[in-house]
Amino acid sequence: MRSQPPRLLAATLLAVLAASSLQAAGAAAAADYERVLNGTFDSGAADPWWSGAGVTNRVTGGELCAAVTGGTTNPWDALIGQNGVPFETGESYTFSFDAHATTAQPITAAAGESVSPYRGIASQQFTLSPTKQRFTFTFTSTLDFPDAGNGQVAFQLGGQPADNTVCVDNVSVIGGVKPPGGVNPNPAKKVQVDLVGYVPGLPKRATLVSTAATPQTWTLKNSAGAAVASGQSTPKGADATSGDSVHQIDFSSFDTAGTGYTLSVGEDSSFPFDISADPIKRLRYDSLAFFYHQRSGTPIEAQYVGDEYSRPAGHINVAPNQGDDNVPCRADLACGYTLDVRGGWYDAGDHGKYVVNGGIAAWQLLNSYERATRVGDASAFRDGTLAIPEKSNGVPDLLDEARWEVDFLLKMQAPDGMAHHKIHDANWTALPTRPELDDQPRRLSATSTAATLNLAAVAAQASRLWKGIDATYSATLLTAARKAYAAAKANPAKLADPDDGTGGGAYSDSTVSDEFYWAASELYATTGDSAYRTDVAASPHYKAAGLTRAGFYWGGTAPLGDITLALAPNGLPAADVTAIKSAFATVADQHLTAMAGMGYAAPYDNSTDGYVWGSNSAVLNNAQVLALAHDFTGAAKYRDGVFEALHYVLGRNPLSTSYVAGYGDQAMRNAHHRFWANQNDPTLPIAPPGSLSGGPNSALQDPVAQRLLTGCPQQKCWVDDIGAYSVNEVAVNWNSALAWVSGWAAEKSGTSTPKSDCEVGFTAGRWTDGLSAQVKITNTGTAAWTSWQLGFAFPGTQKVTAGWSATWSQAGRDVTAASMPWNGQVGPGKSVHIGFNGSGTGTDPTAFTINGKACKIA
Ligand code: 9MR
Ligand code: 9MR
Repeated sequence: MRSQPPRLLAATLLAVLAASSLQAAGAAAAADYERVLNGTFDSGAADPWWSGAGVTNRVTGGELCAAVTGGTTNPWDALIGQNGVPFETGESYTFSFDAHATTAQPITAAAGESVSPYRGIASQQFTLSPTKQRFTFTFTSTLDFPDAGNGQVAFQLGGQPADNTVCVDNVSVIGGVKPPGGVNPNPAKKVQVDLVGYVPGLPKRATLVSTAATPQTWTLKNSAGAAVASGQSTPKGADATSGDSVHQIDFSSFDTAGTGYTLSVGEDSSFPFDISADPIKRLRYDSLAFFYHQRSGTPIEAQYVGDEYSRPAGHINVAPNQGDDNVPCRADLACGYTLDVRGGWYDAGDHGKYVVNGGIAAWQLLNSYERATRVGDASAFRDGTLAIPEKSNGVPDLLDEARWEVDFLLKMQAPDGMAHHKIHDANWTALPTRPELDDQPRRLSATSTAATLNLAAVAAQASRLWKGIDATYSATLLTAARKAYAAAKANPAKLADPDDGTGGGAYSDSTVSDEFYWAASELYATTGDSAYRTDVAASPHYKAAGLTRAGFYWGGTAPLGDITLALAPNGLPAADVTAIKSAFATVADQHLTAMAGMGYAAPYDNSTDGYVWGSNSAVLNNAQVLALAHDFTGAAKYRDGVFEALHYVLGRNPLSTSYVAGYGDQAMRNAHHRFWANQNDPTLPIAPPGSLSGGPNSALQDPVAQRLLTGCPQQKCWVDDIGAYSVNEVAVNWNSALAWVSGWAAEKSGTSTPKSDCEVGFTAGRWTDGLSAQVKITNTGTAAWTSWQLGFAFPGTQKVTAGWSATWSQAGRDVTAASMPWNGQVGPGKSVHIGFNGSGTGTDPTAFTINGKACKIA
């Protein structure tokens, strides 16, 4: 609780604001930066304060009160503290706090390092009494911990014979010269484009940040810097969601495929981008590769992911893992059995496996396949399309990947037919922690109605899809689905505990009528049974009654039932199916209307909760609604809306950032992930290509986001920092949305690829960490070339180290080779041979362009 009266508080705040704006302007004023988060406990929450063994924290009466078990030897045997506190060497800090204790005792206030070797900066002992007193001491830092680093403040409460309660409040550490939070590592541009690519034949829009009231001249330049198109922007004014004043730029009329384009206005230039269907076709598979990376219970092999992403199997009972083969329920449940729940995908950056989230993710992959079989092209997912162990088993690879999770969901079914809500660690582990090094006990949470209905829905859907592939498996799935549905009807309100958030996420959901509708819809579509039909038609969600601009997510699943009823043949009245389909068009129209007024168009409704945890997945799930509206009506406007959503996610946003790792010159790298933890341990990799960041979350629900982003406009509440789990985690249900939408978009990009007049043959000799490649380029067209430029992208970590017979250059994974004066002339039917030596590993590139046009592969 604040000790100052409100008026004084307001005055103090104003003074602090004035001082910090002075500093922002460059004045070397005295440092007054508050380094501690939530030192007042005003919100009633303790976060980000932690307590160590033998101590329990509770916020009560506006203070943080620690119940300490007595009988310890040293002061540091009982701790409370806060990590990630920034300190700068040589700077002075004032540490102050209010404190009292039930029984008088000494405590030590300390500043230091949160990880081994736990170096100290300063500490001082104070004696507490039952009366609240304020304590202060000043010190100079001897260590340097940048923001989100390993700095710590702690109170040592141990060394006492008896139990005691110690309360602290108004904890403050003031000092330092750098603003708290440092700088978002991703600088923003003024000209905001999709950093990856625009597809030929489709709209191409960008956003200019400018307060100018009049149209500005834009210029599109090719990779050689030559202007190829220009036009005028349209001023739109202030955009509250981004905090920017914006103009729209539309360069749709330019349609020449190529790489390395930039868009500029005056001195300001965008990041480079392609006009090409190639990137989205790569993303279709990279977004699916995410799921192989996340597999639990199996080694992730270098032959599929390259050396840097390979790792031993996690949670198979090899020490220090306790294994998922024999997992008991939490002690308080006493369920009387253990389950073998090996396999499945890790949910996210943590090592939990949660049925409701695994359920929607598996469903979305399977739906991508089912949709393609009904109204699209399922050959894109055939056997051999993904780099996974099952790539030549004769089954479409998308189904193989989804089955890894579906099999796990089946294992989560209890003997009574209900499904356990989740299995995860007893306590949160540190970052980084490789899966195979997680030593926490694994525990099953209670069964829940929501998890049981997820299992019923996904197993019923999968049964339908495997009918012609593996009849035995299909029958097993249907038996499990029927049993789960019956169990859920017998236990219709068994809700997951919203407070069960230690060592894993809660994923609690207080409304399950939507899960009932979804499961009944899947079972009806698979079986045609009248009992399921009765439940579908009687649901308050029937005929897309629950479909709004809010879309769907792990806790709101009614639209999944609508999608299945609209796609899979079933016995419902034709008029009802038509009503479901038209609901998709109605909601899609609402999205398009809203998007037309946005500075950075995205199908997202921020009117009630702002930008929420995982907002990028909401954007993409809503893009799926737009895509289905296009499937059901054929209207081009809905297709264009899907691509607009992708443009937002891939860089046309106020942070000039691609939220998809490996895609674009400024892409997410430092996902909150216990293995892709390069930011914390340089020997570990960054997030692999195709993984999606959760995205802006204006509720700032973690300490790093709070420190870095306070006051952010909604679309800017994001930072590429491993500690910022409420904005920059990855998750299976988010990547499934990216996979669905990029797969759809890749399918819709196919027809506009320009006709090929070139052929490229690529042969490489490879060794452990290098390669030597020969490239044969043939002019298969009718006109002679006077110069040529070859473009391709490496799927792995390969880097050209020395090339010959061309001018070679590489940016990220994109490589170009431009002709020399002596081999630029290539007549029809003629070939040139070039080559290079390189480092790194990965499979051969699968797509090539000459002068921006896609080539046949020899
Ligand atoms: O790492 C955890 C992440 O996967 C979850 O999404 C998030 C919210 O449940 O919690 C993260 O774990 C943090 C925990 O909640 C609080 N202590 C620090 C943990 C690691 O940053
Ligand atoms: O995606 C979940 C989001 O909707 C919730 O608001 C958030 C807090 O409960 O949890 C998110 O899910 C996380 C889960 O609890 C633990 N694994 C990582 C998930 C993604 O951050």
